[in-house]
Amino acid sequence: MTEKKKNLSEFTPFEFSSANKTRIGIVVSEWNDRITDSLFKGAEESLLEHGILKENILVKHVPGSFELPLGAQWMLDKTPVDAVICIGCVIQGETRHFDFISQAVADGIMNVGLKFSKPVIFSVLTCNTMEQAEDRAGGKHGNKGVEGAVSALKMLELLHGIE
Ligand code: DLZ
Repeated sequence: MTEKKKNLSEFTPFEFSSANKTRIGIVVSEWNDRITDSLFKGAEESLLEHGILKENILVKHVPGSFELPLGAQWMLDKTPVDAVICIGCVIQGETRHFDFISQAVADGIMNVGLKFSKPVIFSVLTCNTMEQAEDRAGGKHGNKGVEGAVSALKMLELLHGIE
């Protein structure tokens, strides 16, 4: 079996079949906004590169990563989006906040996707240091926002193949 790419940021853009009618929501956390801005830009650029129309990308901000699941749920409830990309950055601090937030966000995002039966993508960095976050927001480990966009489109392509 050939080795699979581990870093989807290096993914060669593919022909996304229904690009001009696909609507994607992006929810961005304001905590660590230098990082989340960079993840957002990566996600948006990648969607455009795959043919998603700018007017079909809906962007909303939430105060912190903890609010991402509800932000995604509201988008799916109130607007006709096909998938939602959740962007956040949680950095380990001195208290146990990190563990509670990271786990709650991961579970919450998974639950929203299953509830709506639509791709709700976890583009949330959970890092020990700011340097690790920078490495994954356009640095030496790519941009996890790009990976989030590619994951959303790959899931939609899979869904179209099943329907
Ligand atoms: C409170 C908090 C802390 C300590 N750290 C982060 C973080 O590293 N990344 C992040 O996205 N949000 C953090 N927050 C804010 C919470 O996500 C949330 O917004 C607040 O607890 C209010 O519910």
